[in-house]
Amino acid sequence: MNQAKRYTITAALPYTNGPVHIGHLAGVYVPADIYTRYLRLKQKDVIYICGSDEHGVPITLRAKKEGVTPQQIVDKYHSIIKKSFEEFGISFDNYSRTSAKIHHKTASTFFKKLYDDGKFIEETSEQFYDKEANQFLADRFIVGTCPKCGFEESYGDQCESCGTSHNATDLINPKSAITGNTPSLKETKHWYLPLDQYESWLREWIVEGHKNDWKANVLGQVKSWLDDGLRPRAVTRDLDWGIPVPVEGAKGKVLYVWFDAPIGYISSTKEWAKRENKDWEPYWKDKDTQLIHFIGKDNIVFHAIIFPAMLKAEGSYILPENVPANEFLNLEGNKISTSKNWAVWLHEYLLDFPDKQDVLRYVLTANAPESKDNDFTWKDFQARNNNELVAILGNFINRVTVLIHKYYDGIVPEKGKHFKELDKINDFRNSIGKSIELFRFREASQELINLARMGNVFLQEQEPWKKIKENPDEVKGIMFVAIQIAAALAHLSAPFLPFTSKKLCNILNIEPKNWDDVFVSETKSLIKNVHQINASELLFEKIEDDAIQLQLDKLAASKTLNEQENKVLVPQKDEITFDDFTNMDIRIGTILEAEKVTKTKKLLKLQVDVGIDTRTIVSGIAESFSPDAIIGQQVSVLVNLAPRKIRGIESQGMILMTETKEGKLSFLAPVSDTVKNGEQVN
Ligand code: B3M
Ligand code: ZN
Repeated sequence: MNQAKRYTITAALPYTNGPVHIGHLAGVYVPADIYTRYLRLKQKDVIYICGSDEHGVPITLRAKKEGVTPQQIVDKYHSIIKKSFEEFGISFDNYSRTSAKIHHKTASTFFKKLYDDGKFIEETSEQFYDKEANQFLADRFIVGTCPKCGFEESYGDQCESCGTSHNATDLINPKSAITGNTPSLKETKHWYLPLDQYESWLREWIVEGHKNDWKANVLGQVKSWLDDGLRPRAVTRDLDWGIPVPVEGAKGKVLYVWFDAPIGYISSTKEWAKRENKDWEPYWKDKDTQLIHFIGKDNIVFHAIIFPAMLKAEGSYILPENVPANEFLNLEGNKISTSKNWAVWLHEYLLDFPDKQDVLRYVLTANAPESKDNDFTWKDFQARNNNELVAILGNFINRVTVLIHKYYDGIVPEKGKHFKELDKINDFRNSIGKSIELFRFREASQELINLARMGNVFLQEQEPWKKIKENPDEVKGIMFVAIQIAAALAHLSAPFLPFTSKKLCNILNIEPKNWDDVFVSETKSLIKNVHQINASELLFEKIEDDAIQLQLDKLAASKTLNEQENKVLVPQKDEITFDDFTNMDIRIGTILEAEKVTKTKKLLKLQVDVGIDTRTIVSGIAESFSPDAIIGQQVSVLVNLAPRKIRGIESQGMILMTETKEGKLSFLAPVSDTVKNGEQVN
């Protein structure tokens, strides 16, 4: 680990348009928390900074949907999010919110400085406008086809499918997210950060300067943007929710949410410093500080390109040392979605599994989407708990503490022979630390389990329970080693499993240690002999099938609800004239005969009495109806459709049906039984 004087660790500010889910946790908050906890154990000067992102279109859209004010939305979700983070053991040094006064002030001052220094371009241009909603359509207020990848539901500022960030006017076939209307264009003035002017500097700083230490997924995205060429980005919006643009002639305009939100890291640091009676500036301005942004992959452009350009333009700030972005976590094979309620919500998890924070922290780390998208499944959650936490880690600790109580009344025996496992403790400490420093948290978590695995293998090989009668002295030496491994697990699990680490320290009756003090040698141990441990207690408990089924049922319920809500209706067809309609001769008829058309799956050959005659009609309804069941059924028939041959049979008309999205058919039949064959439908 290079020797920085201090560290400023930030985690992406969650939008307060909904609660936090496992995707957020796995992508950002858990890895950043592990990293920070590790640095604290390394006795570094470190702060972990976050807060709620309370501006932007997602908030106003949510408010519209729930029929309340944006302020009510942010208040509601800010408190849910903050509380759930605390209960989950995310150890922020400060959790602020962008509606805080200090933030409005900091962001305004930042903008004003860039404005006064002539860092912006002021430009009047045509922007999308929704006449019905009477407002400009920025960012998520507009949806259309991504010019880069063709995804049809790209937002105005960013495509969630390919990650590209663009200007709203680049979208193909844009539609208002408020009314669904095709927007018109209207002139408006905005301020732009000329990113093109920073392009070669960015290339040098990132592509050259960080080619060896930034993650491949981050470098890949950055290169692709730079290769596409950067363009000036508007940093203001015509909206009524946000931080007012602090210059003359900007009435009704606010700062773009992605301009103000990253400044939120700075304001949150200021808030922390004030409370702690510290100076905030070194954390943002001293060259010996490492600034590290933990984010999800959809935030890369903002943290690797736009925010650094802003910091550079301002002039007095340091730049991020690293931007470890994760890919996405899916849930049971589908993309996590707040609007579709396809998620595991943290606050609900904490209600369903109180005291199981570490299980989720562990599963999300062991399966973190570090280099590619990953899938969270409840079965895997159960398996990792039962097969790894319970069967390996918990089991080892339980064996050791139970035996120490059984053989020695809980008093640690004296050291015997020096086993190689003792030296391995140091290797594990090093390898786990190294993996964390390289942002390889999955690997680190597996090394931790491997340490417990080593403990189990050691006991299995040494079989103290067999030797205790004949060779009690040898067993003392074995159990001394075993309890050192247990103590190492108590200390080295602290960044990942803070609740378990604490519990284990209590069981072993030891104090937490700094990372580098987890060191064992011929003469140095983690627990001394004659030390008394406390009563043995289970660290983890098995998770049974019914608890998992409950979660799966919950997801199934949201899927059903979505299907009902999302029945997408085909848009209305082009207008026709009255004559077009009256040209169609639709009559009521009765099916007299029905048989399957051989060698087809879908077709039935019908004889239908349509009043004027009885005719043959071939209809694609065989998958929905058996021939016998529809004899006598009244139907509507388009009788003047030009006859056509289907599978060699001349079909003289068409039966009218309704069809669901899933392909289920129903007849369009008169509800009254007095309607006679041949009567016309007008
Ligand atoms: N509010 C997170 C998101 O895209 C966004 C992060 C801001 S970090 C400055 O959900
Ligand atoms: Zn795209």
